[in-house]
Amino acid sequence: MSEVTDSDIAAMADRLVAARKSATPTYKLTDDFPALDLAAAYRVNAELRRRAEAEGARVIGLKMGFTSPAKMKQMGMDRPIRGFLVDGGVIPDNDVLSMDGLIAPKVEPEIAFVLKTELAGPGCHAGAVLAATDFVLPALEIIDSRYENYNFDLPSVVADNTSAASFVLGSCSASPTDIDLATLGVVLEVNGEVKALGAGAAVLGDPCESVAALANMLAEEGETIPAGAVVLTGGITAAPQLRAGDNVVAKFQHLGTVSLRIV
Ligand code: OOG
Ligand code: MG
Repeated sequence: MSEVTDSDIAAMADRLVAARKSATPTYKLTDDFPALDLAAAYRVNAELRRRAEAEGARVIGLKMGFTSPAKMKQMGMDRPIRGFLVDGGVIPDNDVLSMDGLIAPKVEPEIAFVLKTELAGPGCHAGAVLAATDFVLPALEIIDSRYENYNFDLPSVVADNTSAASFVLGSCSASPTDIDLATLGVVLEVNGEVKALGAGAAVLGDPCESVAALANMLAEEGETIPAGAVVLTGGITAAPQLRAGDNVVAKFQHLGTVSLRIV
């Protein structure tokens, strides 16, 4: 049996919820709970999801993090992690996001998948992902760690739902069988200045591999990616910090642009 008890899990979830709701950062959970390993961190993550759903949130998708060398290097992490996305996190394209209620947001350009059929592991592969995908969309993810200065380790960031806050989906869709997602280029601009650029191959060689990896990770818990889910495959580039007044535009080859203004 794990050293981490159910009451520890609840206490950790309490701390993360309080940090998010008060927009006041906390310190990483492993400082107080050194026994928190990845398995226990996913229990905290599941508890946050259970609480969100109990408060009426709808889980509309899932996300992968640390799938590109740029993100792994920026945050000092060495492997992909997963989290969940709720309806309240959706920001329309070209809309505004208020800094009120956020701690220290950053933005990441990502490729999103929308599934038409359920996807299950183990043994999920890129071909199964292509067969299950309805379309892909360009996306911006807004992350906002509940830890001061993004000072976390892998279990702590998993417990914190992989820093998930909000996301924007563009409206220009494509079938992943019609375009080459590996060579698809993306340019991230903040206030008209190019902050980062990359291509889909930064994400595990091809963003399809990120979706397959997600299905395979979920299979370990006996879970699947449901039909209709949106999947954020992970930041292609490092994530710049955002400030009030920033204008963010991500330009995607074949998929148009996605924009957001911070106020
Ligand atoms: C964790 C979130 C990682 C991504 O796309 O790599 C993530 C963080 O960097 O705080 O969403
Ligand atoms: Mg992300």
